[in-house]
Amino acid sequence: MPDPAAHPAPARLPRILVLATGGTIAGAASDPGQHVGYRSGAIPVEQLLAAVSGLPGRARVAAEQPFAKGSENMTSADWYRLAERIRAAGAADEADAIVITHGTDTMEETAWFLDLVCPPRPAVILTGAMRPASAHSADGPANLAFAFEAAIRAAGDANRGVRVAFHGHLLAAVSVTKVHTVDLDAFAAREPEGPGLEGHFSDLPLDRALPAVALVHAHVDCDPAVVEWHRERGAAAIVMAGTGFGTLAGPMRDALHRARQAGCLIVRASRVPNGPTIGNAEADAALQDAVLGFFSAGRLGPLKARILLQCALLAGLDANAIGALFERFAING
Ligand code: DAS
Repeated sequence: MPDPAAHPAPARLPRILVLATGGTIAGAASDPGQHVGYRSGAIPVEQLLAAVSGLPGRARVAAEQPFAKGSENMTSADWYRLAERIRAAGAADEADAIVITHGTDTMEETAWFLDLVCPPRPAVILTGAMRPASAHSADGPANLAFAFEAAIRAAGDANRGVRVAFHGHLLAAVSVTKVHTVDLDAFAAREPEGPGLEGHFSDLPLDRALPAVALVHAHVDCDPAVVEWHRERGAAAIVMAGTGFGTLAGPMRDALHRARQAGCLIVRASRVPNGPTIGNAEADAALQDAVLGFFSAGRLGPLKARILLQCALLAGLDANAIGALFERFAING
């Protein structure tokens, strides 16, 4: 009888499914020196994979191209399509990890949405590029190779949620943020990484459109009438990207409070790219979040807060339950 310990079964190669969605990583320009003015999503997934060496023998790779677009044109319908595909791959045990190639402009939003609505397995890694595939200095092949490394490792790991692999950084969906318009090192964590909400809505049926949630960006002389305008347009909630650690101009706070009293949920976030929104930070006790009925985004940036609200409202959570979700990210004054 052969000794099984002497002849261990060969380890199964991790199965990686690539979902290509377009973006600069698949962009083509007529001149290899050109870094802007290219066509996003022009290069098919097979060609992107051909630029990554060393994959055969390390992973079994299957690839699909659900769509090809610049991610500035990403829609929630596209998110549903990706989420359903990931859920199906998990249910059928088709893949150990999924690599998504994506434009950089909205990658942080797609990553967070998928983190909320997809199950813990398979692992999901997003990547992209800042220079088109046709450029002499294209960064896509290195980023894609790095994403495969991350996917191969994640395939054997316990769940860690959706992540973005970019320019040598592996960043959690909860905090990943695009921080530069043209640099190759374009992504960073908004806050030191803390717990997220991985797979919190993974059973949520994606059979209705995401509820409308508005995002208002504070600035000097910001017109508070914009709050009422969003309500008239059907916003069920408003994220206010306030100044500093989430401070609000008086007339804007009054308008938001009126909206809250009319049933619209209000989340205070910050327009500043780094650092938390501080909850209940007012000197005047009558203006605290708890009194006005506002939630604070805490560690979440405004874009992430908005998507969390959309998922929570789609799930039919009431204001108390939504407040409890935001409490997980809270940093209080
Ligand atoms: N074309 C933009 C996008 O698809 C930019 C990029 O990918 O870097 O998001």
